[in-house]
Amino acid sequence: SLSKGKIEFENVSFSYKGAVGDPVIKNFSFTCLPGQTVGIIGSTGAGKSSLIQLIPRFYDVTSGAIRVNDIDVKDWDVKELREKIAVVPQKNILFTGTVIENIRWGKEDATFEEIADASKVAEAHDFISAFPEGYETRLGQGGVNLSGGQKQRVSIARALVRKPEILILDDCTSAVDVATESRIKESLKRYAENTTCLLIAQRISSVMDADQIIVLENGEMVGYGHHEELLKSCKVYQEILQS
Ligand code: M5T
Repeated sequence: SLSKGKIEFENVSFSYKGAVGDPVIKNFSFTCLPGQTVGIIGSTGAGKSSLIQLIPRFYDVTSGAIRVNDIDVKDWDVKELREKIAVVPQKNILFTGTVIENIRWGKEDATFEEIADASKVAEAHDFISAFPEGYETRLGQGGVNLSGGQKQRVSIARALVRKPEILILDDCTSAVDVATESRIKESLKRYAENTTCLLIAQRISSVMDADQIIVLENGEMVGYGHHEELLKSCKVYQEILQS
């Protein structure tokens, strides 16, 4: 359908329960069209993670509305909603078990081919294959300890194997070098061509080729556009570039 993967924020404000002071997200409106890649950038504490957690309803908006595929998230069956959305969180969420168990988590019927394909896109296939036991390698206790960047790539493979309509990467390539990150993004374009991608990042290079970039500061959108536009018009964006 035409609205598959569409996300709309309408005058969304959000405060964590019991929090005093200013809301974490303030009167935020935005439409992300199906298949678009949208970068979200802003300094630490700007509200980027809080913002994206509202989409799969990990938290509910305080006021305003969020619609996924033209339907208010409050009217979705939460399980169905979450099946459409894959979030790769900032913090590594791998468990003690084999690599393949970790990637298959959330999509138990994934075939080996699907798992290997997703891992290739996430630039994880080569290092996994280099282990003597390959995808059967145990992670964590009594097994292999992956580097921070390797863990992030396995987490991305886990999200991709689910073939979500909406893919949210929350600063999950921070420990991956720029060249590898750039290859992942290139492969993603093909693999997730019709997938809506939200890409939270700290560095400009991570979002500069996105269709649209949101600049967030203190819970407010202070810039919106593509890289060239923001370079000219958005002071906060220029500052991030120089930092
Ligand atoms: C925005 C507060 C946080 C900050 C603001 C996740 C979380 C955040 N906060 C809470 O009170 N409780 C929570 O569970 O909300 O934080 P954020 O959304 O994490 O911002 P960010 O993603 O832009 O920051 P970073 O550092 O991940 O780039 O006041 O205390």
